[in-house]
Amino acid sequence: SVNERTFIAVKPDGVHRGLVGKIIARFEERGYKLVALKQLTASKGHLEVHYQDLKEKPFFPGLIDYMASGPIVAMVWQGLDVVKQGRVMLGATNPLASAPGTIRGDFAIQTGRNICHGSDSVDSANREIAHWFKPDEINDYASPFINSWVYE
Ligand code: DAT
Ligand code: MG
Repeated sequence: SVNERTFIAVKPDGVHRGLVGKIIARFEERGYKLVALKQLTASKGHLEVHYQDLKEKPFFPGLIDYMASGPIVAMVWQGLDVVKQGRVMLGATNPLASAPGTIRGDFAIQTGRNICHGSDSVDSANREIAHWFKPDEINDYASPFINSWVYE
């Protein structure tokens, strides 16, 4: 559906490295619609819920410390197949395995500093969007240019 939504975040390393604009540009240029955006420094508790499926992993404490170490840019992007396409655009979890042309393949080297997050399924996207944004922070607006010129 063209109303599909995904949660995309620039992690603290991506913010420190000045890559926010480049990451946003890739989604904009593809034709996806930005419907929510904010910068925040997340609490460890909030991140532990976001990454709840990984809590038994050995890297979990380091992941939470890294993600809480500075501001992130949280976004919701909308459009056809955006959850899966967003993952493709991010690249593999390990940047060394990410193809050139992907965000991680172009801008990152190690898994623990892979600069961006993207929801891995429609169900995760819905859960993550509700975890990071209040309903009134999401903008449900018509975009005639996208409707006419990105979709046929
Ligand atoms: P993704 O972010 O591609 O969805 P994930 O959900 O499996 O990957 O893991 C979440 C984050 O945790 C990932 O972006 C970086 C970190 N991570 C995953 N596997 C790791 C590992 N083996 N060593 C260190 N950090 C890891
Ligand atoms: Mg994940």
